[in-house]
Amino acid sequence: MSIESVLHEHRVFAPDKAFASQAAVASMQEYQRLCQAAAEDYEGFWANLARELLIWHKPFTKTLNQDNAPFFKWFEDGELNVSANCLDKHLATIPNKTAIIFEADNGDIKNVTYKDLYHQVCQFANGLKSLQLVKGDRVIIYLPMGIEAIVAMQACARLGLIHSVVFGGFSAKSLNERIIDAGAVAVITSDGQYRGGKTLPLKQAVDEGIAMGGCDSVRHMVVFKKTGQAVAWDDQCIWWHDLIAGKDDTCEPVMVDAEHPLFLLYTSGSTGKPKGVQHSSAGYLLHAMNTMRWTFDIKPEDIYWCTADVGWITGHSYVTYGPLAMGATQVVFEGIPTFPNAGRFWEMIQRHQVSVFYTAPTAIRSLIKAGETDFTTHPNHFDLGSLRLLGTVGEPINPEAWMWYYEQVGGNRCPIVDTFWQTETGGHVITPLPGATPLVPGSCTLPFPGIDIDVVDEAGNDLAWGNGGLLVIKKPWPSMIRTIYNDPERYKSSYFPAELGGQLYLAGDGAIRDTETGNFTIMGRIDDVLNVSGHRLGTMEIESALVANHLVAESAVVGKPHPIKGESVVAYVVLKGKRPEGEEAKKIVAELRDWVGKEIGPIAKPDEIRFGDNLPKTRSGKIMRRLLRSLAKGEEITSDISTLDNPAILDQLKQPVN
Ligand code: 6R9
Repeated sequence: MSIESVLHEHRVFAPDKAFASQAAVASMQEYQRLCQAAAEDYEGFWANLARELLIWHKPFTKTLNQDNAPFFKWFEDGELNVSANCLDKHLATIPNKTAIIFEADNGDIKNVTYKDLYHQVCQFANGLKSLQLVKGDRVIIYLPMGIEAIVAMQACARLGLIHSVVFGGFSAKSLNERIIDAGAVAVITSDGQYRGGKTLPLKQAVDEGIAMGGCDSVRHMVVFKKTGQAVAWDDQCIWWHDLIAGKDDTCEPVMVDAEHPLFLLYTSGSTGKPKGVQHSSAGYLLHAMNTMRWTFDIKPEDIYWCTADVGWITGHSYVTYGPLAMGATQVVFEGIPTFPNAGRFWEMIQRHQVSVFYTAPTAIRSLIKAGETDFTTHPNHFDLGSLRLLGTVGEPINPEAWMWYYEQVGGNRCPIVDTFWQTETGGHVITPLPGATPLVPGSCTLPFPGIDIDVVDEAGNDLAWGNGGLLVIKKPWPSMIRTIYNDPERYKSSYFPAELGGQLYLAGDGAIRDTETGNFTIMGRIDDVLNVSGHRLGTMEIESALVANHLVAESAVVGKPHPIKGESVVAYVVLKGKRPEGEEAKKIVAELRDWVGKEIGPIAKPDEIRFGDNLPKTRSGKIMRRLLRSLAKGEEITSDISTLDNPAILDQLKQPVN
């Protein structure tokens, strides 16, 4: 997205009166009142919310403990159970309300009520208990998107087990690293999964991951029978259905401290190794709930659908925890947006009468394109009258895609909440509130009430609006990352760097605020993290994968703007042997792409690989990434390259293999 286009964006969409009149936050005055309340009594603001929204087994008396900053503690002497806050509390009021409308890849539909879900979670929790899993144990979940994934996560929460969900698109190697880092005691997976009409193996990757070694901590593997395909088996394995057979369908929730880790979720950073982002129980759930209420304006009669997989933070906060804790009815979709055709999302909105819809810009962009070539998949072809609110997340949305979403999907009627947040923030930190905030295409607008977020310069000094700089959060907030699992030092240096004074949370994105409105526009990552189809990928991570191949001597990976994916991955590679050409080059490209698919996962495969005898470096040996980014875009190099050691290789690196 071009920053210019957003800064010169003059279209403003004020909240619709009818929408505002029923909204949780109904005006800009109301929004400002909330921000003011947080500014005047920060701890009181959050404490009131925590008392209002969470059910405590033991009430907290202390709100925020900053003694060991930046390792903050919220509501620390309180006790609760997250699963009881999502399920048990609804038994008396809405037991027969549909919690989940599940639609399978092949279109089969299954409804689960709150009472059903409660019993399924309890029964599975009793199964896990029978494996002697105890509070604090880490459990890896590697399951397809569906009811079982939610049941597994909730069952862990019920027992105080710390889950770490690994997205089904990650490889055996990625699983191996995560199992080792988390010291996982159990893995929950399925034989296979359905995606886009295909049957794919799943357990096999876990087997391969464990076979790579170092996974001695794993004592059990629970396998859900999904596809019925053949799987390898050993003493550690137990079928999900055998584990729950005869087990009681009620299970006392294990009460935990507010700060007890609810989960670890691995995400890419600017170095090679993914970081295990650790979240708390109470503070995390509080923000998931409050953002459901203020950002998504969730109402008892809404049919809510967030298209994210539970393998990502969006699926944690806005599928597994937030909607359930709020007693919402939600659609859970196993498949992909383009199967059996690109009208699937719109057809499902029509079929299930979805009223609140939350998806990613990359999905929107790909569906725009598809709808242009095949009108039967265009939103106009469907009745989307049930929609009342739209949301996006994961990357900046370009104003054109925003307008299409607004007009073609929302029928010029539905506000769009462009929610900026991160794995580390737990929930939305900058977003419009749909009954209050005037919307500007391409801008995520204003801070969520209580989140003290701003733009500073490289020394941590405040910047006046209109100046681009670093996005930082100035005060701790309840749903923030607590640490990087096993690596507290990295937590400190990555998020509270000394250069900024050590007190500011550094988001890792560049941002600028509009001089008049204060609206934020996100300018993209300032570190070596790419955003490909809304998925975070570290360039270093892909580079390490490439150099682990026996053919590769050195590599540098950069992002290149892509019309649908946001960014695509371009890898510059120096082989140990001669620089390949022609057919041989093509063969090696295919081999290396496959290799990265196996090392990290298919989402990380480079879109383009270029070979050189060397990489452009400064005389001190630093790879000139800026230059590589220009080359990837096909730009002429006009900048000063006098510091470049070996200008001749630029010609080689201009050439894609084709
Ligand atoms: C929730 C999620 C976080 C990174 C973040 C930023 C980008 C997310 C955005 C956005 C512009 C938005 N990002 N939402 N950029 N506008 N509305 O995506 O978490 O996977 O950790 O990615 O995604 O670059 O730093 P995560």
